[in-house]
Amino acid sequence: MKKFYNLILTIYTSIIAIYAYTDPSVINPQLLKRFEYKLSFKGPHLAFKDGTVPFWTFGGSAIASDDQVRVTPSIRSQKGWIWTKNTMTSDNWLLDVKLRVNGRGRIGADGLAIWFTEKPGVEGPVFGSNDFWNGLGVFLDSFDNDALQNNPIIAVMVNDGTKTYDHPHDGTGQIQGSCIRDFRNKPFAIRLKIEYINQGLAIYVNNGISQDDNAFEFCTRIDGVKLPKTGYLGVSAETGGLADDHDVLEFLTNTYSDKQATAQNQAATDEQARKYKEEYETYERDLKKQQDDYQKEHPDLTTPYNEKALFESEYDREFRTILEGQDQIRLSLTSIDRKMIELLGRVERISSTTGEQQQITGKDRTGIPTDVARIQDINRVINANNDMSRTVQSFAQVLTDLQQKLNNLQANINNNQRPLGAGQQVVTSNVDGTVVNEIREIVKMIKSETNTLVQKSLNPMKCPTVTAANDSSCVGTFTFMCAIVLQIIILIGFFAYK
Ligand SMILES: [Ca+2]
Ligand SMILES: [Ca+2]
Repeated sequence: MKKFYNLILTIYTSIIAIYAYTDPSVINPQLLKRFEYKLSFKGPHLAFKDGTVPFWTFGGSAIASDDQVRVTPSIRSQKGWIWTKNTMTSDNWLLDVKLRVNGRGRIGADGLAIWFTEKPGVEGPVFGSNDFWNGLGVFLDSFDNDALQNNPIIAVMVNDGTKTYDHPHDGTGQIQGSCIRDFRNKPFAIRLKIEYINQGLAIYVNNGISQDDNAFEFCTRIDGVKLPKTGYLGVSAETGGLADDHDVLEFLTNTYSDKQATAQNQAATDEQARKYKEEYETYERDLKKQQDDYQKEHPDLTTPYNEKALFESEYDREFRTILEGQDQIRLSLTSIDRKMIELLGRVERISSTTGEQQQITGKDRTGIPTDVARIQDINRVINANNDMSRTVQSFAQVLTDLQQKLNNLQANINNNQRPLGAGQQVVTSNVDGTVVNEIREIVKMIKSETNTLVQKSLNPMKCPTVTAANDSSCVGTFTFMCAIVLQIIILIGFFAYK
């Protein structure tokens, strides 16, 4: 009895083993699995609103919806295809394709193909795609063209780009592996796992009878399959006189890389980086040594790098600021000096004009109307003129003092510059004698002008004599006052501006 139970257990375990699919990364822990989202599609939201599938391109009769790609509808003589835009570059990979082949007839046609080819396929006679492909074709061939009663069949054909598919004989003699499975009109979607590891190609099928996603049956295995290093993935389908819906619900791609190889690659990269770093450090050391040696051999030629010389100290900066400020003051003084001379000229002109007016108005006192306001205006002008005279006099006094001091300074300079006896140190002054002379000349000139002005100002005021009441040649009191006020405003404005 015990033996019977053991037998039942063994059979059950075997059935489980047959119907279970184990991922290559589980069998070989050295393999690192990676999902390639750019080589995959699945619902929901498989397609964008405009009907395109991200990272894929499709054509012919193919239509993408939210949850599937209908490669062909169940209409006669249809061809459709969908291909990846990106290539797969891995040597080890796994495709997991969930699809449905449904038709109203007991027999369907023609079938569907899953591709991995060097170039993306174009519309052609091999289940909707081109002949002479370079790579792998897995055919779900529904229609029994050669009447050997071996369809529907799942067949594998690897092509190097030279062979043409023998459609009338369902590729008999060309296909490298196959399994007869009825994949049409199943209650659930069927699933294919196409595994390519270490050049070994294996196909497992979940035939859509049970809801168990992992209920896979082994279909076929081919070793030593040489496929292109890089290639495109695609699905195509075709209908003929009979027609099925060929729908792909999921197309999932995973690639595998060897953990050890990856680690070695990483180590190699790290080693390379370390080598570069070492090389750079050696180069830097040699360069420094060469620089030092050169400095030792040529101490006069090489100027040591002086960091301090590149920067300005706080003291230097302040000193420079003071110098710049003084330079600015000197320029301003020169400008004031020029303006003063100009001003003196103007004052002189005004003064002479006033004198003439006074003479003119003094000729005929009887001609002046006895207007009280006008007499007051004239008095005011006379007072202003007297004030101006006093100012000019004090200015002249200042100039005289200045001239006296300059003379003394000149005398001192001349004494200092006189050569002394032998053994005695020559005392030099940093004041240039010619400059002082120039200043003295200018002051002398200003003084003489001021004196003239003083003399003119001291002339007794005479009331003008007017030949005619409305003599336009005589400047009126109001105009004269305006001129004086304007001059004062200009003067104040000028000094305020300075
Ligand atoms: Ca066929
Ligand atoms: Ca056949």
